[in-house]
Amino acid sequence: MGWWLKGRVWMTMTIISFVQAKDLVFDWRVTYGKLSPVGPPQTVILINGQIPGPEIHSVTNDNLIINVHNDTDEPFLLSWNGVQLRKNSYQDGVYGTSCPIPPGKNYTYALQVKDQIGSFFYFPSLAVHKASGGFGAIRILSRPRIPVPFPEPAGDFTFLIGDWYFDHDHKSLKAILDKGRMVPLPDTVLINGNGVTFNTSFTVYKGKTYRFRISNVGLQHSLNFEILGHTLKLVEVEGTHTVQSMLTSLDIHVGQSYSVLVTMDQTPRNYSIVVSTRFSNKQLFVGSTLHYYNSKGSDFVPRKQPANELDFSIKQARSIRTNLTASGPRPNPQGSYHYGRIKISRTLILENSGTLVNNKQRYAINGVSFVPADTPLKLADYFKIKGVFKVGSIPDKPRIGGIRLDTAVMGAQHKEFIEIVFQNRDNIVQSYHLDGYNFWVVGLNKGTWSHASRQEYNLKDAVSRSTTQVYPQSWTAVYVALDNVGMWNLRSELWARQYLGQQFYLRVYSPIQSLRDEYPLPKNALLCGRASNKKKLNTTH
Ligand SMILES: *[C@@H]1O[C@H](CO)[C@@H](O)[C@H](O)[C@H]1NC(C)=O
Ligand SMILES: *[C@@H]1O[C@H](CO)[C@@H](O)[C@H](O)[C@H]1NC(C)=O
Ligand SMILES: *[C@@H]1O[C@H](CO)[C@@H](O)[C@H](O)[C@H]1NC(C)=O
Ligand SMILES: *[C@@H]1O[C@H](CO)[C@@H](O)[C@H](O)[C@H]1NC(C)=O
Ligand SMILES: CC(=O)N[C@H]1CO[C@H](CO)[C@@H](O)[C@@H]1O
Repeated sequence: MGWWLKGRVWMTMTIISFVQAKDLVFDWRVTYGKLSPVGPPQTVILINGQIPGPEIHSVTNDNLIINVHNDTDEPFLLSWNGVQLRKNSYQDGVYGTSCPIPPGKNYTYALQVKDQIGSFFYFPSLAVHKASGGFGAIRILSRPRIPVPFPEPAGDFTFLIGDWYFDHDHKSLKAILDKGRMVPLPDTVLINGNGVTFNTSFTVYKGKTYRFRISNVGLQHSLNFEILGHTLKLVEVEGTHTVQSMLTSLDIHVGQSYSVLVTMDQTPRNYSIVVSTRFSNKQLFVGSTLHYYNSKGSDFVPRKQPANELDFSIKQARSIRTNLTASGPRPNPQGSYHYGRIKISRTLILENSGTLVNNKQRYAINGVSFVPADTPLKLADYFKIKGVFKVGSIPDKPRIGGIRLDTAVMGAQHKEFIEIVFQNRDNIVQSYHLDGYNFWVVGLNKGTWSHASRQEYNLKDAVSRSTTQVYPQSWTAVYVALDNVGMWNLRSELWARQYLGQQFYLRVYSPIQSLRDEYPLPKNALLCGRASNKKKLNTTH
C-alpha cells in the first residue's frame, strides 16, 4: 500500500531494498483487568488481554497499521519509544501531537519503521497509565540482504523490565501527583509483567548462543541485568550495532533498550537471571530462571556486583561504542556519516530542577515546568490556531530563579546540527528521551560541564540512541542532526517528573512546508480542544 509515501520516496526505498515494505496490521483492545503480577490481584491495563501487550516483529521500512480501541473509561494514547517516525510526528501518540482516544473510541496509527533496526517498546503516554501496564516490545529486524554483525542466535528473548507498585494503581498515583505531592518509590520489579521470583523461566540448550533484548519500561529506577555464571556480549543499543564487548552485568536506565548475546557455556543446570535496582535507597530485585535443557539441579553462583556502582556505571557507559564497520539499516558502514566533523550551529544546556510552586511539587527544565495546553500543539500548528503555545517559551540555557509554569516549546530550524548538554545537579540518575531522533552520546562525566569538557568528547564512534542517562551531579552531552521536521517531545523518562513538568517540545520547523519534509495531517486524525471544529485539508488517504 504505502499510501503516505509519494513518488520519489517510494522509488528510492524500492531501489535500495529490492523488497517492498510490508504492511503489518494489528487490532488492539485496551482494557482494565485484574492480574496478580506479584501475588495479590491488582487493577492493570491490558492490551488484547495481556501484559506485556502484543510484541511487534517488523522489518526495516515496514508499515505498522495499529487500530487501538480504547475500552477503558479514560482518554488513552500509545507512544513508540525510539521509533523515529520520519516526517510524521502526528503518529507520535503524545498529548503534544495527538488528541487522546476517547473512552469507547478507536484510532488507527499508521507509522513506518523507516531506516531503523533494533529493539524498542511502546507504552501508554497519558497520565500515569504506564504504572499499570499497557506496554509491549517492538523489534525491527534487518532486511534479508543486509549483513548483521553476528551469527543468527539460536533464540531471541524479550525482557521488558521495570519497577512497579503493588500498593498503588495508575489512578491513585495520579491523584497524589495532582495534589502536588511526590509519589513514593515503587515497591518491586517486574520481568515481562511478572514480579514473582523464579516464576518465569527461559529454556536454553548448552553450547548455543541466545539474544536477550532488554528494555527498561519502568517509572523511576535504573536497573541492573545479570545472568549469574554467564557473561553478556553487548551487540545493540537502540538501533546501533555496538563494538561487541563482554560485560558481567549491564545497567539499563529508564526508557533504554539493549541487546546482548549470551553463550550457554556452563554445566547444564539452572542459573539465576537477576534484575535489581541501582542508585536507590530501595534494594529491589526479581529473579528469573535460566534453565538448561536436560539440566540436573541448580547452581549457586554468587553475584558479581561492583563495590562502587556509580564508577562502574560511568565506566560501562563510556565503553559503549558504535561498531563503525557494521551496517545499520543499510548496507553502508555505520561510520560512513562523520558526525564529529559537522559544525555545531547551536548549544542547548538543559538543567533539571524541582521545587514547590504554589505549594505543589513541580519539576522543570531550565526553570520552566511544562503544562499541557487545551489543544495538541501539533494541531494548533497545523490549523494555525493562535495562543495555544509560544515558540521560545523555554530558554536555551538555565536561568537563575524559581520555576514558572508554561506550555514550553523550543524552536529549531530543520537541518540544524546541535549540541545538547544535560546538566544534572540532583542526587538521582536522570534519563532523557527525545522523540523523532537518535542522538550521539559524545560525552558524560561527573561535575559541571564547561567548554573544556568538549576536549573529552568521543567524536569518532559514540553510540547513536534516543535515551540517555545523566548521573547524579553530572553531565551528559549529545549531538543531534535535526533532520526530522515535526513537534517532538523531549522528556525526563522518570515518569512522575515528566508528569509534573519535566519535559518540553522541540518544534523542528522548515519554512518551505513541503510534503517532502513532512507528511500531512492523517485523514483519520482525531480532533479536540480548539481544533475540534476544524476541517481537515490536504490530508492523506
Ligand atoms: C476505528 O475502527 C474501524 C474498524 O473497526 C475503522 O474502520 C476506523 O477507521 C477506525 N477509526 C479510526 C479513527 O482510526
Ligand atoms: C564489527 O562489525 C564487523 C562487520 O560485521 C564484524 O565483522 C566485527 O566482528 C565487529 N567488531 C566488533 C569488535 O564488534
Ligand atoms: C507462578 O506462575 C504461574 C503461571 O505460570 C501461576 O499460576 C502462579 O500463580 C504463579 N505463582 C505465584 C506465586 O504468583
Ligand atoms: C529448574 O528450572 C525449571 C524451570 O523453571 C524448573 O521446572 C525446575 O524445577 C528447576 N530445577 C531445579 C532443581 O530447581
Ligand atoms: C467504560 C467505558 O467507557 N467503556 C466503553 C469502552 O469502549 C467500548 C467500545 O469500544 C464500549 O462498549 C464501553 O462502554
